[in-house]
Amino acid sequence: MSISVFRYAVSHCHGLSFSFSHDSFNFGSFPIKRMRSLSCAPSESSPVRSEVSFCIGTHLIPHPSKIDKGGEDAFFVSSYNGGILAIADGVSGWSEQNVDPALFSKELIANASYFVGDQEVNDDPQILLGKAHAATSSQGSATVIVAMLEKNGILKIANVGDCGLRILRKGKVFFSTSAQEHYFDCPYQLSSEVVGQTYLDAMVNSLELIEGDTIVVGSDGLFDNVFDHEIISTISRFSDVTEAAKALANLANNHSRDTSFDSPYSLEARNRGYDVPWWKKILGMKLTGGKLDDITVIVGQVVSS
Ligand SMILES: [Mn+2]
Repeated sequence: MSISVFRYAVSHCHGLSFSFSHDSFNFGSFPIKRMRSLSCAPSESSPVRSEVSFCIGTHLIPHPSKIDKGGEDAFFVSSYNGGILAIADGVSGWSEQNVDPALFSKELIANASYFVGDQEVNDDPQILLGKAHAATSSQGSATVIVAMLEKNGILKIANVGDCGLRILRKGKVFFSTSAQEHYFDCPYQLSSEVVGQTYLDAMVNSLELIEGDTIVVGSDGLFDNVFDHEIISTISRFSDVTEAAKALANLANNHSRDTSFDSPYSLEARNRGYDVPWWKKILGMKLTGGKLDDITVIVGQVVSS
């Protein structure tokens, strides 16, 4: 069975508009600036609030040993409504069963993008995950996150496992998802097997974004290798979202290969009791290093549209 890979290239992104190119799929033209109806003139007590949308940049760097097949992460972005950002991360353990972990994540993401405008989904990312999961027939499992922005600024998030999301406002982390896991390095996951989690296990959040907010969505390959303060400083250096996504992915990639870097992953491992043998500890050594992984980064800037 062949499975299409739905990876949309953002061809340009200049402030108020961005467009998607894909050989066989088109979400339609990007919404143009829409004026509020003037049939009901706004009063001072109800000021006109402009609609918002995401200006989106993406970047994926596969695991060094999985470059040939493009890694096992999959993502899609869409201009639907205010914008949709989604990442699935295929659970690599399936390769031990001779199952390609990329099949499930890619099919799940393809199905999620297919059901975006579905009536039953009704703009609810949790329902979207449920429908996408039900339609996925590949063997495997994946962690997954979906964030959907409405034009009124409401962002709805559904997250299963350890992909992550940060909202940056005025140079600070305004909101952060937390990972769901069974135990260290074993995240919640949607699976082809009944032992896995379902969309009902998703952590759901709803919050209001304002113009100027920046959203960073990533697979664990980003958050295991890059600290929040590094995300903040990197985002502050770029006005272009594609450049920002690329810079964050490159930073994560560099840290993932650095055995002396005390990464979020190595810190967490030590907190959970994993460390170098006692005789190395006596010598002042500790468990360090980044985590080699597929790295997917999506950066969205909230703009008025
Ligand atoms: Mn990963």
